[in-house]
Amino acid sequence: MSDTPILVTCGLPYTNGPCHLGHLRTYVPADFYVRYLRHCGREVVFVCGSDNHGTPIVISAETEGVTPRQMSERYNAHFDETFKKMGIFFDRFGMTDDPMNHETTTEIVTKLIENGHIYKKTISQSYCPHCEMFLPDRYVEGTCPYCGEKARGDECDQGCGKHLEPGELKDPVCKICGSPAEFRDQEHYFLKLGDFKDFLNGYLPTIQGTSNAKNYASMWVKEGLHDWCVTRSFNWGVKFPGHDDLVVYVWVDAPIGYISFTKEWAKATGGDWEQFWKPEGKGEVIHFIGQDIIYHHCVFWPSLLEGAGYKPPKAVVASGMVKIDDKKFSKSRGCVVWTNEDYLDIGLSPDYLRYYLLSYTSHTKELNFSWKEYQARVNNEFVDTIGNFFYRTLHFAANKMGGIPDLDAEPQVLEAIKSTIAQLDKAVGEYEFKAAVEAVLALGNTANTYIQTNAPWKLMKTDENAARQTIRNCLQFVKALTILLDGIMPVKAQEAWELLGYKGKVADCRLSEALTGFDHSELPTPKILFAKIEDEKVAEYENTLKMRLEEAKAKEAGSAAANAAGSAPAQTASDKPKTENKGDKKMEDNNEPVEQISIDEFFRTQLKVGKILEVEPVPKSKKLLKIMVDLGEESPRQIVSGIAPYYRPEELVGLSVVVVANLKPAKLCGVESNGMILAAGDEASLLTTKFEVAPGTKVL
Ligand code: B3M
Ligand code: ZN
Repeated sequence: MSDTPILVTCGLPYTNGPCHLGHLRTYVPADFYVRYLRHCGREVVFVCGSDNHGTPIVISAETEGVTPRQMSERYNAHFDETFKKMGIFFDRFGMTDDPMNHETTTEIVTKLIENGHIYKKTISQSYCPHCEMFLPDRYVEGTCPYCGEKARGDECDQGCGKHLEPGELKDPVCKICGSPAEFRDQEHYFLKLGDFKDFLNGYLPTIQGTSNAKNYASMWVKEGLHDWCVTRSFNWGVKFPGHDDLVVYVWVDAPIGYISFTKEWAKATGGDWEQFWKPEGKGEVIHFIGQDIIYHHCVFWPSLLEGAGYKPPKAVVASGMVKIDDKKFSKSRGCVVWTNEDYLDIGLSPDYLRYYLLSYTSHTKELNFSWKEYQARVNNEFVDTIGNFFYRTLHFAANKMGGIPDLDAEPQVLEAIKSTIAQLDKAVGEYEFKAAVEAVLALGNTANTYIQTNAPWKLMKTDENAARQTIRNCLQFVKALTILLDGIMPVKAQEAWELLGYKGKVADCRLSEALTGFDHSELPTPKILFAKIEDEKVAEYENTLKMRLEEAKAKEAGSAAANAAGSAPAQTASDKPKTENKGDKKMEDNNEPVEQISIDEFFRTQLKVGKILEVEPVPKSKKLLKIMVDLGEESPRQIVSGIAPYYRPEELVGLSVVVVANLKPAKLCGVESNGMILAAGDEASLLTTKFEVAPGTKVL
């Protein structure tokens, strides 16, 4: 057995939203892998942390009226807790915004500069004259220069998936105020990826892990390497050395987080971080990631490490993406299962979810989640076999035999366990976690068939010795299965371990103990470990998902309708910018088929007449006005609307307007808005009433 220490890492979750199944698709297999290696006696360090920088976090923080650091701390704690609840225990779960990562990033970037891998270039970048700022990454949206689809500043997320460099996006629109952006020159710094072509050509054929990582990366290197802009004009992130107005691109300091978290682990435990990251160290690094970030981990990251004198990873294990009910995973479309809200918080077992995620499909394939499939797998494959077998054995041994019979397990039982371990070893070595789980389940089936065929409850009456031997064999199966189950279902495995009369942690024992006997004979009172998932419950869970999908659809239809009317809605800051209405494009838009809605769906939107009482500009915004509107309620409503370019505040006072009264509150430029004032056309012509109508009157 190799004694090389291994560092396992997982992709770092961004701190701008809660944990969902898409995250777990990577973390659960990584945790399974770590547990397995530890059972084999390998020295493993398991680190992760949250990714705090980048524009999406700043945008979300602005919407919520908190600082990016506050937002990051909140979600960092959320992920840390959620992972623990899922049985995933990192040796260190850090933050990329912590001092260690600022320090390590500065050191690495400085080395890259000293080694001549970073150069300065003036580029033409999206700039919003309205907001008077450059628009990095998610602050701008437009058209992908490669495929023509709608894209974000840093990636074509809805089309070809390509990474976009600053300034590449066509027809840029400011995400803050919705106005067209222009291009302005700015000095930036670039990493010469081309410098690393020979290195990558030598390195990639040796990289271990799943073949998708190696194959995609090799293909991209063959297609040609483009230099990467490694700076952003922004104030949230790690400062680029010597420039107060620039930070490094989030994809520079995020993977460096892996090193920083290893250093933090070393500091806390006295461990050695250099063995994993310095070229002369004997440790190996294995990254578990989603397949959408293979480029970052197999091309960009190894180049950064090589260029700064560090050691590149030994392996990259990339998981396929997640679908829900055969539909593309999408938070905005409501096609999502939240780990806490939809699963753990309603009392469902983390173990069952781990089992589903590990066993559904090969690690590199797409994983489809459906509640029905979840129920079927848990009930049929698991509870009916292993669950049944555990209970029968433990119940019979404790109640009919007074504990563990003082006998050895028979050779054929030990052979079956040995052969399972061999299969497991091969499967884990190939990162085929599904095959690994299947090997364990097959052993469970063998054991279940064994107890049924030998029926110790019958044997007891005819041949008590044979019955005792049978139960002893069964207990060996239970012991082996419990150790092998630890990676799949750690909570259940620990419970089973205790039902076998052990006091310690099953996670701490070696695989070889699956073959050794017992040095005690007492067994505690048995209990049922695995419960089935009931049909009514599944119907409930399916309903939650259905409602969420419908809500998202209604919301999308609502904002599409508002955009089609050309309104200047109050709540644009977090919405997507509207398409420009010019020339033939407008015709095209108007002729597009529009989804029809029922009258009930329409009535979900509450439209009311409101009288404008006071108007004042929103500080630091050229587009927003803070408007107090009388809606016939106890106190006036505060609504923020993007109509400042078209009206002077005083000309609005006294007008009767039409207001969407049941819109969720939102913050725009830090000011709370509780509704939306309707307007039409490019000039934001306000909708008013022909006759004087009392404030609060419904518009039907
Ligand atoms: N924060 C999340 C993602 O793109 C990103 C991972 C960073 S890993 C260094 O999946
Ligand atoms: Zn703007």
